Amino acid sequence: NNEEAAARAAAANADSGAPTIFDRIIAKEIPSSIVYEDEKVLAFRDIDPQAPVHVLVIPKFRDGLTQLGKAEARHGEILGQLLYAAKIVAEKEGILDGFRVVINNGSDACQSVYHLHLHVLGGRQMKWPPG
Ligand code: IU
Repeated sequence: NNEEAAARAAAANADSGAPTIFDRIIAKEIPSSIVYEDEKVLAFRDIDPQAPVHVLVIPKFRDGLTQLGKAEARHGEILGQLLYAAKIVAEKEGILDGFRVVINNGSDACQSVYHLHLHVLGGRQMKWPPG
């Protein structure tokens, strides 16, 4: 029934702490279209873009950061680096005049990959409020 299907879907998207596909993207076992990379951060194009520019910014070392809700004081530096990398991506993509940075946290927010990621979206008029 519908309730069971919903429970299964939620479980499939639960934060298990297991490695995710993003580890394989970081390791370049899976190809991605990289927009920016440094020692700590990787930014690559989303495979299912929701705007003309849709780039994901992720930490290369997850260190327990499956989602923003798991952040601890020790993550402060990488969190700042991710946000700064989002700005570099926006600059490179020519959308500094208007872009949006989104973090979906947990199943209620439709998080589907449990490796912290910032969505950088732009290149079109964004609407508010988001869905
Ligand atoms: P979310 O915030 O967890 O829902 O975002 C996950 C995003 O990762 C989503 O926009 C997917 O299209 C995207 N993505 C990807 O770019 N490459 C992949 O191999 C997989 C997901 I799986």
